[in-house]
Amino acid sequence: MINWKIFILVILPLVTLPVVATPGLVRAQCIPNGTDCGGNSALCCSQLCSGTCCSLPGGSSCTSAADCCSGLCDGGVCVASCVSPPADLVGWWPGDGNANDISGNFNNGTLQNGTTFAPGEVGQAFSFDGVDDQITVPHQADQNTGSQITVDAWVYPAALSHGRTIIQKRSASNVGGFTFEQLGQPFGPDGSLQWVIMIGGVYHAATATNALEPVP
Ligand SMILES: [Ca+2]
Ligand SMILES: [Ca+2]
Repeated sequence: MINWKIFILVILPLVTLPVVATPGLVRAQCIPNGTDCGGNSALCCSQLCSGTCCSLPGGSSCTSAADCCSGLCDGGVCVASCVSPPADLVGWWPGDGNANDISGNFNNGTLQNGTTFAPGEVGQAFSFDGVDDQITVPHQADQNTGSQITVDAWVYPAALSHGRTIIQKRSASNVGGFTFEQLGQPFGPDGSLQWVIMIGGVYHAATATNALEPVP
Protein backbone atom coordinates (compact mmCIF):
# COMPACT_ATOMS: atom_id res chain seq x y z
CA MET A 1 0.00 0.00 0.00
CA ILE A 2 1.24 3.45 -0.71
CA ASN A 3 0.29 6.90 0.35
CA TRP A 4 2.16 9.50 -1.63
CA LYS A 5 2.32 13.06 -2.52
CA ILE A 6 4.65 14.99 -4.77
CA PHE A 7 5.87 18.50 -4.56
CA ILE A 8 8.77 20.61 -5.78
CA LEU A 9 11.11 23.31 -4.64
CA VAL A 10 10.54 22.65 -0.98
CA ILE A 11 12.29 25.05 1.33
CA LEU A 12 12.02 23.92 4.91
CA PRO A 13 11.47 26.82 7.28
CA LEU A 14 13.82 27.32 10.17
CA VAL A 15 12.14 26.30 13.40
CA THR A 16 12.21 28.76 16.22
CA LEU A 17 11.95 26.88 19.47
CA PRO A 18 10.32 28.47 22.50
CA VAL A 19 12.31 29.65 25.44
CA VAL A 20 11.44 27.60 28.52
CA ALA A 21 12.17 29.00 31.94
CA THR A 22 12.17 26.99 35.16
CA PRO A 23 13.24 28.04 38.65
CA GLY A 24 16.98 28.48 38.65
CA LEU A 25 17.28 27.44 35.02
CA VAL A 26 16.77 29.22 31.72
CA ARG A 27 17.13 27.15 28.59
CA ALA A 28 17.64 28.54 25.11
CA GLN A 29 15.85 25.53 23.63
CA CYS A 30 13.34 22.96 24.76
CA ILE A 31 14.35 19.29 24.74
CA PRO A 32 13.20 17.37 21.64
CA ASN A 33 10.82 14.49 22.04
CA GLY A 34 12.49 11.19 22.86
CA THR A 35 15.28 12.60 25.01
CA ASP A 36 15.75 12.19 28.77
CA CYS A 37 13.92 14.98 30.57
CA GLY A 38 14.86 13.96 34.10
CA GLY A 39 11.26 13.98 35.21
CA ASN A 40 10.79 17.67 34.39
CA SER A 41 8.05 18.21 31.81
CA ALA A 42 8.78 21.94 31.74
CA LEU A 43 11.94 21.21 29.77
CA CYS A 44 10.16 19.34 26.98
CA CYS A 45 9.04 20.86 23.70
CA SER A 46 5.91 18.76 24.09
CA GLN A 47 5.55 19.63 27.78
CA LEU A 48 5.08 15.90 28.39
CA CYS A 49 7.67 13.93 30.36
CA SER A 50 7.61 10.31 31.47
CA GLY A 51 11.31 9.48 31.63
CA THR A 52 11.67 10.90 28.16
CA CYS A 53 9.96 13.90 26.65
CA CYS A 54 6.58 13.07 25.14
CA SER A 55 5.22 9.70 26.19
CA LEU A 56 1.97 9.47 24.20
CA PRO A 57 2.65 9.08 20.47
CA GLY A 58 0.02 8.39 17.82
CA GLY A 59 -2.27 5.48 18.70
CA SER A 60 -2.05 5.96 22.47
CA SER A 61 -5.15 6.38 24.56
CA CYS A 62 -5.79 9.98 25.55
CA THR A 63 -8.39 12.04 27.34
CA SER A 64 -7.46 15.42 25.87
CA ALA A 65 -5.30 16.90 23.14
CA ALA A 66 -2.77 17.94 25.77
CA ASP A 67 -2.02 14.26 26.43
CA CYS A 68 -0.69 13.70 22.91
CA CYS A 69 2.67 14.56 21.40
CA SER A 70 0.83 15.71 18.30
CA GLY A 71 -1.63 17.80 20.28
CA LEU A 72 -4.44 15.92 18.56
CA CYS A 73 -6.76 13.55 20.46
CA ASP A 74 -9.48 12.02 18.28
CA GLY A 75 -12.06 9.79 19.95
CA GLY A 76 -9.77 8.94 22.85
CA VAL A 77 -6.76 8.09 20.68
CA CYS A 78 -3.74 10.30 19.89
CA VAL A 79 -3.58 10.87 16.16
CA ALA A 80 -0.54 11.83 14.11
CA SER A 81 -0.16 15.49 13.33
CA CYS A 82 -0.19 16.44 9.67
CA VAL A 83 2.37 18.73 8.12
CA SER A 84 1.32 21.91 6.38
CA PRO A 85 1.53 21.70 2.59
CA PRO A 86 4.80 23.21 1.38
CA ALA A 87 4.99 25.99 -1.18
CA ASP A 88 4.94 24.96 -4.86
CA LEU A 89 3.07 21.74 -4.16
CA VAL A 90 2.20 20.04 -7.46
CA GLY A 91 0.11 17.13 -6.23
CA TRP A 92 -0.93 15.35 -3.02
CA TRP A 93 -2.75 12.05 -3.16
CA PRO A 94 -3.75 10.95 0.36
CA GLY A 95 -5.46 7.77 -0.84
CA ASP A 96 -8.50 8.26 1.35
CA GLY A 97 -11.17 6.47 -0.64
CA ASN A 98 -10.27 7.96 -4.01
CA ALA A 99 -7.30 9.02 -6.14
CA ASN A 100 -8.00 12.72 -6.03
CA ASP A 101 -5.24 15.31 -5.71
CA ILE A 102 -5.92 17.62 -2.75
CA SER A 103 -3.23 20.18 -3.67
CA GLY A 104 -5.73 22.27 -5.56
CA ASN A 105 -4.00 21.64 -8.90
CA PHE A 106 -6.51 19.00 -10.03
CA ASN A 107 -3.92 16.34 -10.82
CA ASN A 108 -6.59 13.78 -10.03
CA GLY A 109 -5.73 10.14 -10.64
CA THR A 110 -7.65 7.04 -11.61
CA LEU A 111 -7.48 3.64 -9.92
CA GLN A 112 -6.23 0.99 -12.35
CA ASN A 113 -6.46 -2.81 -12.52
CA GLY A 114 -8.09 -3.42 -9.14
CA THR A 115 -6.17 -0.95 -6.98
CA THR A 116 -7.93 -0.61 -3.66
CA PHE A 117 -7.44 0.90 -0.20
CA ALA A 118 -6.14 -0.28 3.17
CA PRO A 119 -5.37 1.36 6.52
CA GLY A 120 -2.49 3.80 6.09
CA GLU A 121 -0.35 6.15 8.13
CA VAL A 122 -3.12 8.76 8.11
CA GLY A 123 -6.54 7.35 7.31
CA GLN A 124 -6.47 5.09 4.28
CA ALA A 125 -3.67 4.44 1.78
CA PHE A 126 -3.62 2.96 -1.71
CA SER A 127 -3.18 -0.80 -1.71
CA PHE A 128 -1.46 -2.36 -4.74
CA ASP A 129 -1.25 -6.04 -5.66
CA GLY A 130 2.34 -5.87 -6.92
CA VAL A 131 1.26 -7.12 -10.34
CA ASP A 132 -0.47 -4.40 -12.33
CA ASP A 133 -2.21 -2.11 -9.84
CA GLN A 134 -1.41 1.58 -10.19
CA ILE A 135 -2.77 5.10 -10.11
CA THR A 136 -2.49 7.04 -13.33
CA VAL A 137 -2.67 10.82 -13.55
CA PRO A 138 -3.23 12.60 -16.88
CA HIS A 139 -0.47 14.93 -17.96
CA GLN A 140 -0.57 18.55 -16.96
CA ALA A 141 2.07 21.19 -17.57
CA ASP A 142 2.72 21.67 -13.85
CA GLN A 143 4.14 18.14 -13.71
CA ASN A 144 7.12 19.30 -15.77
CA THR A 145 9.12 20.21 -12.72
CA GLY A 146 12.29 21.42 -14.41
CA SER A 147 15.60 20.77 -12.67
CA GLN A 148 14.29 20.13 -9.16
CA ILE A 149 11.70 17.84 -7.65
CA THR A 150 10.91 16.57 -4.16
CA VAL A 151 8.84 13.47 -3.46
CA ASP A 152 7.48 12.52 -0.06
CA ALA A 153 5.74 9.16 0.24
CA TRP A 154 4.60 6.79 2.97
CA VAL A 155 5.25 3.28 1.72
CA TYR A 156 4.59 -0.07 3.38
CA PRO A 157 6.16 -2.67 1.11
CA ALA A 158 4.96 -6.26 1.36
CA ALA A 159 7.99 -7.45 -0.66
CA LEU A 160 11.42 -5.98 -1.26
CA SER A 161 12.02 -7.16 -4.82
CA HIS A 162 13.17 -4.94 -7.68
CA GLY A 163 11.11 -2.49 -9.69
CA ARG A 164 8.23 -1.71 -7.36
CA THR A 165 7.49 1.85 -8.35
CA ILE A 166 6.62 4.60 -5.90
CA ILE A 167 6.21 7.30 -8.55
CA GLN A 168 7.26 7.65 -12.14
CA LYS A 169 6.78 9.83 -15.21
CA ARG A 170 8.57 8.71 -18.34
CA SER A 171 8.15 8.05 -22.01
CA ALA A 172 7.16 4.57 -23.10
CA SER A 173 10.64 3.95 -24.53
CA ASN A 174 12.38 5.40 -21.47
CA VAL A 175 13.99 8.12 -23.59
CA GLY A 176 13.08 10.70 -21.00
CA GLY A 177 11.55 10.91 -17.55
CA PHE A 178 12.14 9.67 -14.05
CA THR A 179 11.22 6.84 -11.72
CA PHE A 180 11.50 6.41 -7.97
CA GLU A 181 11.32 2.72 -7.13
CA GLN A 182 12.52 -0.16 -5.06
CA LEU A 183 15.89 -1.49 -6.11
CA GLY A 184 16.57 -5.19 -5.62
CA GLN A 185 18.06 -8.35 -7.07
CA PRO A 186 19.60 -8.78 -9.59
CA PHE A 187 20.33 -5.06 -9.89
CA GLY A 188 21.20 -4.39 -6.24
CA PRO A 189 20.54 -5.57 -2.71
CA ASP A 190 16.88 -6.25 -1.97
CA GLY A 191 15.36 -3.52 0.17
CA SER A 192 17.13 -0.64 -1.59
CA LEU A 193 15.74 2.44 -3.29
CA GLN A 194 16.76 4.18 -6.46
CA TRP A 195 15.92 7.42 -8.22
CA VAL A 196 16.54 7.19 -11.95
CA ILE A 197 16.45 10.03 -14.47
CA MET A 198 16.37 9.09 -18.16
CA ILE A 199 17.87 11.61 -20.55
CA GLY A 200 18.04 10.61 -24.20
CA GLY A 201 17.81 6.97 -23.24
CA VAL A 202 20.73 7.20 -20.81
CA TYR A 203 19.95 6.27 -17.20
CA HIS A 204 21.30 8.36 -14.34
CA ALA A 205 20.67 6.72 -10.97
CA ALA A 206 21.06 7.59 -7.31
CA THR A 207 20.68 4.63 -4.97
CA ALA A 208 20.27 4.03 -1.25
CA THR A 209 21.08 0.42 -0.39
CA ASN A 210 19.29 -1.48 2.35
CA ALA A 211 16.96 1.49 2.89
CA LEU A 212 13.85 -0.59 3.59
CA GLU A 213 13.04 -3.06 6.33
CA PRO A 214 11.08 -6.22 5.55
CA VAL A 215 7.49 -6.07 6.71
CA PRO A 216 7.33 -8.03 10.01
CA1 LIG B 1 -4.34 8.70 3.75
CA1 LIG C 1 -4.51 -6.02 -10.30
